[in-house]
Amino acid sequence: MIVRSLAQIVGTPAEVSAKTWTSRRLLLAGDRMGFSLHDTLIHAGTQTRMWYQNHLEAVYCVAGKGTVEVLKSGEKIAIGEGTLYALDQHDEHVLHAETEMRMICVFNPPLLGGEVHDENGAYPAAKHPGG
Ligand code: 9YT
Repeated sequence: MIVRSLAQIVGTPAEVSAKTWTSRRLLLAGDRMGFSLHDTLIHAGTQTRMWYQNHLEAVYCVAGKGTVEVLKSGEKIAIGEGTLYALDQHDEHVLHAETEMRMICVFNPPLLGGEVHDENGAYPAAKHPGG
């Protein structure tokens, strides 16, 4: 069994920061679970464009509020504490964070570790089976 606390992640290479977010990666490909699990903070007042072409991601908001904008349809969906969105169509989207948002994110296939978004808002495809 793997037991891990957020405090063990903060300040290590598994805490990854970009301009608009900080992702604390609690489970990664090396844990061989078939997914990665992140506790991610989205900074207040920011907009993040994402398009995970190589991954499926589920995002469960546990604090804060904002809007997810689906670029293909133009739909804007309010996201707050207790709301999940799952990018089952690899949907290109923009997350508008009104306040700081705390998100629990699950990626399939799992991230390897230090990934940050490329120019399209994607993470690179995993290069080995299971992540
Ligand atoms: C909600 C979201 O996808 N934010 C971007 C960061 C990413 N999910 C991560 O690596 O934790």
